[in-house]
Amino acid sequence: MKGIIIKGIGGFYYVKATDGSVTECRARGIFRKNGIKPTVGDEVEFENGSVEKIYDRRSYLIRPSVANIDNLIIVISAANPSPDLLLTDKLTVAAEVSGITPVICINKTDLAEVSEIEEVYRMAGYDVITLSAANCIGTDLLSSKIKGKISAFAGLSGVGKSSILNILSGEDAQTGEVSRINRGKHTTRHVELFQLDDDTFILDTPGFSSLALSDICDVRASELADYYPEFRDCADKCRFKGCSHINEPDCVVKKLLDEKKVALSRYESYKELYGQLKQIKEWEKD
Ligand SMILES: Nc1nc2c(ncn2[C@@H]2O[C@H](COP(=O)(O)OP(=O)(O)OP(=O)(O)O)[C@@H](O)[C@H]2O)c(=O)[nH]1
Ligand SMILES: [Mg+2]
Ligand SMILES: [Zn+2]
Repeated sequence: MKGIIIKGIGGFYYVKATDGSVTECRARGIFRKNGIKPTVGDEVEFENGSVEKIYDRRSYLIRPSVANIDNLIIVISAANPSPDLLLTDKLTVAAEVSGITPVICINKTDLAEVSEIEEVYRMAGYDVITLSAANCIGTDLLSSKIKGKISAFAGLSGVGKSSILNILSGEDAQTGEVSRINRGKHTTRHVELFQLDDDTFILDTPGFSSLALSDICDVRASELADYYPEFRDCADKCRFKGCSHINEPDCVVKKLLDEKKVALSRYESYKELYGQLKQIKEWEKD
């Protein structure tokens, strides 16, 4: 039978089959030998309580360990708490590195003007959804964005992740399970996928908001620009090969910044993250 691992605890994997049933499985020893460990999000074949085959992964996030996430829904709020753009950019980079599509969700638009932040991320090439969960505005668009996909939600405490998830799950509360999303804070000990409908899953509280970039993905300073989509296409046109886009002359990224085609906050976060990654010693990376 084919299914998806929705939870893994102490060597047991809970596999949700296409018919909706959940089976507790063990993994075959062969996976350990290959160095492949089944993980939440994996699409698998299973038989008699044993995971027999793991399909190729579309994406892989190292912390928390989850496979096949399609979207990282990065939630920021217009106010209370005020937007943390460095954290947002850390998350966009981690998503890009892991093969996941970032989607920027600006919540609490009833509290403050957000057009500037919207512009920052539209310019970067990302989908931006503005919402007011308190007034159930904007959730339809988000709902259509995550349909048929596996999406993880991330963002500072208090930005409204649970409020948004409650609205999304309320639209199709086919199982009693979804109400457990409310207990997000208390279930962070393990990672679990929740099913919204036949082919839509969401990941509760990834909880990596306060971590350093190097903790949530493997990236070197010299590669960082590859994960800023608005720099990536022009970066090889800089005068110096391997330009860091910080101090070198004739840098195309800095030219775009001057022309206001790259947002200042994105460039600032790039410099900050570049500096942080530079401090990691080479031997620590392997
Ligand atoms: N004004 C306003 N308040 C909102 C909105 N969405 C959520 N809130 C409020 O913001 C507070 C925090 O919302 P939560 O949904 O608990 O935030 P969270 O991101 O899940 O927070 P953690 O679970 O701590 O990570 C609650 O008091 C919500 O009622 C909104 O669109 N506008
Ligand atoms: Mg919450
Ligand atoms: Zn450059």
